[in-house]
Amino acid sequence: MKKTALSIIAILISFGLFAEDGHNLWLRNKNTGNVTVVFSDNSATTAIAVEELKQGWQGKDGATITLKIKKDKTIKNDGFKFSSTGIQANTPIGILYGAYELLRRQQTSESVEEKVFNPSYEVRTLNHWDNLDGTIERGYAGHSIFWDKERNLSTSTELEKLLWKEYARANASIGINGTVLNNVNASTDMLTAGILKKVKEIAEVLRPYGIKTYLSVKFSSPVLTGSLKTSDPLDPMVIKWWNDKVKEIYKLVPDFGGFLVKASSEGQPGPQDFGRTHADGANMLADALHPFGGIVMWRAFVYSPNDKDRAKQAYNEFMPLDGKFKDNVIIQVKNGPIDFQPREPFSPLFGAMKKTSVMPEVQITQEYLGQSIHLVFLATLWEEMFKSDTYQQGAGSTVAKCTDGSIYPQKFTAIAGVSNIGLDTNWCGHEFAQSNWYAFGRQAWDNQLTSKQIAEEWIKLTFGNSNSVQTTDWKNNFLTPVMQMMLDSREAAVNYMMPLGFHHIFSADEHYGPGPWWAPKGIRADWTPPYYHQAAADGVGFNRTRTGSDAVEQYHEPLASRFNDPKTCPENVLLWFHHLAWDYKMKSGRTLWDEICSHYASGLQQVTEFQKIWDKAEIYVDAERFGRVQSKLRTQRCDAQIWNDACLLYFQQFSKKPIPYELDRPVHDLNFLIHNDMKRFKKGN
Ligand code: GCW
Repeated sequence: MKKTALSIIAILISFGLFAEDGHNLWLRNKNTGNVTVVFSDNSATTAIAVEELKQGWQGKDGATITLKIKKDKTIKNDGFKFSSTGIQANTPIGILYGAYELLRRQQTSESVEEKVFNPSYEVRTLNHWDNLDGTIERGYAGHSIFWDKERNLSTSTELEKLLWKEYARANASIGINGTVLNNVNASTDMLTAGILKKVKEIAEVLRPYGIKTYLSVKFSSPVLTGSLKTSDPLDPMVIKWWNDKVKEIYKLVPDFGGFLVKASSEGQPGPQDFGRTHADGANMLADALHPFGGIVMWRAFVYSPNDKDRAKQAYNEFMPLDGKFKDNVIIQVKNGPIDFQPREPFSPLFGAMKKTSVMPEVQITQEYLGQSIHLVFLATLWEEMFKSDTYQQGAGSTVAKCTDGSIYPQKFTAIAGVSNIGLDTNWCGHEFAQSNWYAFGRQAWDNQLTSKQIAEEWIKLTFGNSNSVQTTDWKNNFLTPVMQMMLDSREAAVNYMMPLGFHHIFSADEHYGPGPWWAPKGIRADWTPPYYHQAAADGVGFNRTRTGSDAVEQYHEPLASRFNDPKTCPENVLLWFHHLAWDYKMKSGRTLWDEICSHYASGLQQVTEFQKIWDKAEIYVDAERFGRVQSKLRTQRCDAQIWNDACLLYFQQFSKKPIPYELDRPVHDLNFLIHNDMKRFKKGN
């Protein structure tokens, strides 16, 4: 999917044949009227706004619209304002965002009234886990759009630049303003002169769209890339090395955003290798970037094999350092305490670090949610995180408010999403995976938007046009059912994969199919499902209460006590916090075992319904996209069956209870599933 993909794309572009292959994402608005655009600044960014308005105008024919750059106290950063005459902003990028918002409203038939639009987070970044050889860690949509072993050191081609431009445009249209170009497991070659030259070329294409470039760096770069004897952050030579490197980068990329660092985590080098703290390491880099306005996004994803509960470790390591970080350091915290699972409670670090800037990291690529095969709309997962109440400053201290500057006066506010973008013609592998890229941008811009609103916008932009979206037929028979499918899809995945607080019960490192049994000899326990589900004759679930690992204590009251008691713990995270007997009585009156069975069955049933919804939608969708989604839904249904059968038959060995007789029976034998890796069932990835 590398060179061939690029040349196929080239041929298609030259024939203008991007019909309905999904490449146009949510940007299909076509001009239906004339508009005169009045503007006074001559920036490249405003020129793009003018062009977009002319090409996509669907408002009043013959209208005149003014783009005005004028400081206004009500407009924050790159926000904007709709006024009676047009769009006003502090900066050209604000104007561009205003243009996209206006066009979106025209196409979706939403009202355009005088209003100020300000972003929730100042820095809204995609994190690409792209390697320099072109592969993407946890990427399921082809190779990297930035890197390729053979092309890295040569001058970028027009074709590459065209793709980056399309990528930049898509991001700008939803307010994304930063991108980390490489994997957090960073290559040591990243900071070499040849690669930095390529970074400069990429940055030049992204700049007019208001997108800053960031890089992931390896902490041991002074030794591995330079030729120093140590990478100790307090060593003067090391400090000088980083200072010089940062200067070199800013010479090439004057608006460079800064560094993202995964340190002392999963085998990556870090300050702890030299007896230093995360703060020592982060601050050293922050000092180097400070003169240029750059920031350090320092990840809190740390855990060691020896600790009894992986879920507690980030908090344990970072809380003692609260207040010790420079103000251009932001601690980047995954939404849950373990790792992007179908459902986790929010990370207890949100709101708890009161003197340090903290930013959420979510995962757009569906590593643990069916990858590019399953239809899973993630806005609901992220909405759940934003709305979670931490209680850190009293009721209403939601994760959104604790991270967007509403409660704590952070110098910078930011959010990151791990990208699901690759060289696949439709960018994301699954047509509906595009909605997750879209949703991330929209929520990063406005963390109060509802999933429903986002789904509705996306469906209208992706499958509708300004005429169809206004008809009752289209709304009732396409928009409403497809939107409901999207809104239910995450809970469906939770049901058929890991209901009631189950987590990390995947087979092997692939993180796709079920493997509650998976525990090869010699592998560290916290990488195996039995560590997480703890199934035994006496019950199932991880005891994180005060009698167990006491992870509940990391949450502010009343949450700690609420989570600690199985009667008050929300049932959707029950087995995350509790180890309970198989016949424990649930709120429904059913036993825990019966409840587990019924969740798996309902997940399977939900996917069956999605297939029906989609088949009924056929007349409203072009044949290509319809067919691709239909085929993936079939695989998803098979996979849901496998999840159901694998988990129920495996856990039944411990529960020793029958699957409730009113439920459908498994169709696979457990032995068959254990001996046939899920890969064999997986097609089309
Ligand atoms: O989710 C895990 C992934 C790793 C990833 C790591 C991280 C980039 O399985 O592939 O590494 O998290 O977030 O650093």
